[in-house]
Amino acid sequence: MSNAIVQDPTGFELPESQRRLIRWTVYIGYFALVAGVVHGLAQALSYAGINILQYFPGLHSYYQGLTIHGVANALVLTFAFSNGFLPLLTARALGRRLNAGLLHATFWLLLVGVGLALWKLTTNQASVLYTAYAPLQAHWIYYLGLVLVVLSTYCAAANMFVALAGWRKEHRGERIPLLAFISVASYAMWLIASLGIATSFIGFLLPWSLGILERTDPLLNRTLFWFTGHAIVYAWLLPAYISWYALIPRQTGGRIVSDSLTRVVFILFLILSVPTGFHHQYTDPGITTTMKAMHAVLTFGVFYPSLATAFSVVAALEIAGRSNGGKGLLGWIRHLHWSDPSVTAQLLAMFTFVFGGITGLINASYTVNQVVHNTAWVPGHFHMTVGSAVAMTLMGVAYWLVPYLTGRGLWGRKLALAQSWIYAVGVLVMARGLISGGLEGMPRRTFMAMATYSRPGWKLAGAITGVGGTLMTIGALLFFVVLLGTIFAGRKGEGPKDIPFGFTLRPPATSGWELRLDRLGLWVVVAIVLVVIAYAPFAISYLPPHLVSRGFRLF
Ligand code: HAS
Ligand code: CU
Repeated sequence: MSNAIVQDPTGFELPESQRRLIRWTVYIGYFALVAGVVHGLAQALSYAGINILQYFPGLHSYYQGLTIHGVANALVLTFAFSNGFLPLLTARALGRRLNAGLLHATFWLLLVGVGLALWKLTTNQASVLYTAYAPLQAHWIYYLGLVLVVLSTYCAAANMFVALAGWRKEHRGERIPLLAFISVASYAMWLIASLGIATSFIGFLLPWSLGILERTDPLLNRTLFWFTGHAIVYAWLLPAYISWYALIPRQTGGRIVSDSLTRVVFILFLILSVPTGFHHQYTDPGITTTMKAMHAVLTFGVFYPSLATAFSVVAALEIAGRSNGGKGLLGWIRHLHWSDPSVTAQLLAMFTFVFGGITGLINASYTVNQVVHNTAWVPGHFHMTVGSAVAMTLMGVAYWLVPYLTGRGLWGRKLALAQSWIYAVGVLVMARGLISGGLEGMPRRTFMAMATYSRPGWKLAGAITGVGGTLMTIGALLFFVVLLGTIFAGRKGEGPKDIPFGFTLRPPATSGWELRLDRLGLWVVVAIVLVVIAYAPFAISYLPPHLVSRGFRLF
């Protein structure tokens, strides 16, 4: 196989005015990351018995800090990044400009939404944690802010759909370019997933916090939250997967293993991500055991596309490592462009995700979940998924994306390499602490530094958590230094001229069953049917809403 990089024939460049909007959209995410990690340090040190929250100016409570941590990192970083990244990839893959109005709408809705949410978070009027469980009640402006953030994702999705529709009109009968297909499929999945949270926020939480609705239904709100809440983790993950599938092969000198398998994986995410939400509610009353078991089985189903990803991504890496001169069973791993911080950050992200996946399977196992639910194990799990697989990929992508968007060369390459390693070691150490503590019953969402109780095993687990969290914070702050260095001091004109998108071993099929893979509309219908099967029995047995609970503001 020739390893020569095939240049994309369109030679398309996105106009600077559009790049600027995309740049500022992703910057919102990276700024949120900084706010988030500073609060993350306080959380990790709290497990080690150290209370630094008292030194945070204007901070009223542990829960306020934890809410800021979760919202900034899990909601703002992820969606701000995707809102810029996915339309950019779609435009590039289709060789088309984006719609300028929708780009503006995406940016402004996000900015205003984040601004409103931040205002209420920093003034302690929205300390309800990122899950926004009723009957804890936030100020209505906080809910409104998050609604605007969701609307911004709709505008980004619309931009991609418009570009795809335009392209299809001009390319009848042609296969959708892979990169565009997987980008659009990711946000199509998110659109379906977001319906739960949209119903909960607009139908219940907003009117309830405004006083229009006197009482709300906590169980229904939780169910609507988790309707969105499991799939949301794939809305965070899939942009990272897109990079692993379609960009990393080019960055390491390899090839995408299979066009069809890649499409199948994203279709499986589209149809299986949503009907799994009850695996977050195994201990909730009011939902039958049968329904919980059904969601458990479907969760095992959505585990499969990640297993296929592990296979494909590692195969693509092996092709790269061997064509770079690597030999032997594992010798190719050393030949994977480890000197490129963008690659290193993402390889380490993949590595941590192996453990994120294993712990996810344990969570999903209905009975075993009883051992780990609501313990520190769960943050152990999700820091090896969203906190590393996703966060480190978003950092790794930034090492080419920000130079591409600004036209400036990457500043501080060695620092960038160091930050990836420090962060990765940190997250693995921290997760080790959280997971072992969780197995000993150490609770999550609890201000351990002030707890008056303890159990054997918690002290060591907490100390390990604190050490790991400190390393992660150093790693994340170094990322920010590199980012600012690139924006302000990177060499002008040295940024890459194109995005590094890769090519498949064989071109996509032009006849046969594979053509059906491109029928996104059909897959959306299948997804909706599955969602109805998975949620209708609950809805029929439970509705109408049980409006029983007034709002509480405890902190
Ligand atoms: Fe999860 C709880 C089940 C994936 C995030 N999860 C959470 C929470 C978050 C979260 C935030 O079933 C807490 C929510 C809360 O606040 O209460 N999760 C799963 C399962 C998966 C899974 C089955 N989770 C994720 C991802 C997340 C995420 C992805 C964020 C991005 N999770 C659960 C369950 C709970 C839960 C229960 C509820 C727990 C409870 O009791 O509250 C699966 O999707 C995981 C599949 C992953 C794999 C790994 C594939 C590996 C790959 C890497 C290949 C690379 C290699 C390295 C091998 C099968 C693709 C090569 C490297 C070289 C150097 C060569
Ligand atoms: Cu889940």
